[in-house]
Amino acid sequence: MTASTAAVATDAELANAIRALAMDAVEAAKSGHPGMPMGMAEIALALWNRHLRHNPANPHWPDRDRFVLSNGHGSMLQYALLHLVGYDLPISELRNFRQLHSKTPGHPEVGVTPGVETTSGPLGQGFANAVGMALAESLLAQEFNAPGHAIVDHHTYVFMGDGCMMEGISHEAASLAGTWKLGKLVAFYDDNGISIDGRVQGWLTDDTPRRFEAYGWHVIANIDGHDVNAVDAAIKAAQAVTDKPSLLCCKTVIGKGAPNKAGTEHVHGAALGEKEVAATRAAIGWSNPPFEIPQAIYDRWSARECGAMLESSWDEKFAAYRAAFPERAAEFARRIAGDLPATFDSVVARFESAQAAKGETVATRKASQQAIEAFAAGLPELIGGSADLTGSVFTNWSGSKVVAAGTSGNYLNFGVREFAMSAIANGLALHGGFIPYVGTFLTFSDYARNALRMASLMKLRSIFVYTHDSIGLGEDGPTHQSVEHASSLRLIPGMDVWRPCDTVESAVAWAAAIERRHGPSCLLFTRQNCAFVARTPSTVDAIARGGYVLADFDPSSTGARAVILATGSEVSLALGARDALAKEGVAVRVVSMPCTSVFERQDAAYRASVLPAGVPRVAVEAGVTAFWRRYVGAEDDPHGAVVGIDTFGESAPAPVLFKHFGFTVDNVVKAVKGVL
Ligand SMILES: Cc1ncc(C[n+]2csc(CCOP(=O)(O)OP(=O)(O)O)c2C)c(N)n1
Repeated sequence: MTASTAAVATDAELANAIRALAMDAVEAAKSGHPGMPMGMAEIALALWNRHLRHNPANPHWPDRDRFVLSNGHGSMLQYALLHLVGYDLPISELRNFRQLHSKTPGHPEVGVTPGVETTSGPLGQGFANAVGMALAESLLAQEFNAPGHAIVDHHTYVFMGDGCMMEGISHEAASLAGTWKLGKLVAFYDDNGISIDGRVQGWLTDDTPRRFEAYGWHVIANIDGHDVNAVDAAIKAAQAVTDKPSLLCCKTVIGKGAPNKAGTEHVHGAALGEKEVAATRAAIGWSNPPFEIPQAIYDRWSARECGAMLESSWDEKFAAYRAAFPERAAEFARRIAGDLPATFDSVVARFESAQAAKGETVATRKASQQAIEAFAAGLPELIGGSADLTGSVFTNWSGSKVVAAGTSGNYLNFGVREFAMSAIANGLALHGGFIPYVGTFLTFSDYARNALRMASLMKLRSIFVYTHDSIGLGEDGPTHQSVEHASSLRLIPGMDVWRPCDTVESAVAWAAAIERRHGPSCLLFTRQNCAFVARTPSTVDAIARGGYVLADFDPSSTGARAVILATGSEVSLALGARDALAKEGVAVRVVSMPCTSVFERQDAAYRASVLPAGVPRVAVEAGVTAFWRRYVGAEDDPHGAVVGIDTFGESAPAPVLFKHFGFTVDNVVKAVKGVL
């Protein structure tokens, strides 16, 4: 019997539609991963056809279930599902799998394909995003739901494979999910025993069910992942357990249906090949040509009608909520839309003026905390946290309330888990309703780096707070001294990296990060005190342009001129050198450059007005020098120099280190004289 002859399509036909679309799309692209979609077809059927509460006509409906494909290399599974259930993803897009500007790129990408909730592919990270999404749901439910008004009430489902399980981030994220008792998180482990190098017994012998039980999860082991009813029953059991996240361990055969290649690594990362595709068609009884799906199959897959009903019943629920609690409903709508409160601008302006008037000399990590204190009270969406360094990175404030298992709050103790912390922050941002900020020492940003890259790729409003920048932390030595990190973070496309020099720049940096709706920010702060710099109000306004003239050429000077660019703790050094050089008849402009990417987004005329052509330049930053060459010219340019550090640091008190590495007024003066 072929699929097209049945009046009502069977489960087998529904699952085989996924198999056919996956193998045919990978075949057409001559690239991709058919094995996982073919192996997870019945699991996907059980979840998407029987449980997932979503509306293909509106991928952004707030109370939809979230679905994450953490094993994102099997993206054709998600594209096939989105197409079959009725999202705006026509078959032409599936034919165009992995091609330029298609809606079906190599891995699921948020913002490209309707219905994709997070960009996944770096294994394990989607799982951590899902933990963040489930956490967001739990916190919003506690904050907004009222008796008889469950306006936030959805599940987060995540598919993961051996690769996700092997990645360390799965440990970090699973441990936190268990501790936080995220009962509406349901993970499906595609236990097919195969990864790229072959059978995993040689490199993955963990007892995964017991591992997750030890994290405090509800685990169902040994589910037959090809038995739709068994998976369905497991999902129901998972939904019934509300005080623990659930892991459903499903035994599957990778590439199931391919008669010669199923169960082997040969269905991973390569098209099946014409012969095997034909053999698979015969083996599973699929007689339809590539990319042709019988209407009966579409009919049973479609989630359009049910999705519209689900959304409209939520709309009714929300209307009742609005009638009962108009202010809370408006606040919920604002939070989900990601709009800042109307008063935010004036709060920022008042705080910046207050900081300017106070003129305090403090460590910028302290200035950061002052900014959090000033902004957080009026921003309930701001949710903070730290990787076991709260007392050092000052990410808490007087209103911080730690989230414990099943309780609400606005502060997360992540423990020493920088990578999961950052990916969970991304999950919170993706879910909506929150602006996450998370902190650790700058040098440990490396542990989190791929999550930062993903935040940038996804244009998320995630804020990464990094203190103890550069050598200023002193005695902890080179392991903790982040000489290359500021520059390397600046290299991530779309990442705004702020390194403010005092209390006022710190306030501006925080406001910019919060206001930046479509992109992440790194905020870099010092451990040591940084001298306050007095500015006029218009100079304070200019900080938001990323680079600005902090102290200009003395107009009365007729001697040589130079520009010193500096960031963070080195700005005061630049100002000192300016004073010293003035005595020698050299007029210096100090340009403070707290955020180079924001400066680069200014118009050319502004940039040229700050950095005039033809005037020699010296950049000063206690970090690697290469990045600054774009502003001062190549190493053989006689009119440009960088005072920086191209080695690792040393252990010593900070003042000794600054002197040792040449961060003295005398040395900056010497550098300026060298370029005149
Ligand atoms: C962090 C990361 N490292 C490596 C890869 C490359 N990679 C893609 S899939 C894969 C193997 C995954 O095995 P498994 O999760 O079992 O997937 P399956 O074989 O079931 O498709 C690897 C190593 C990746 N995507 N992400």
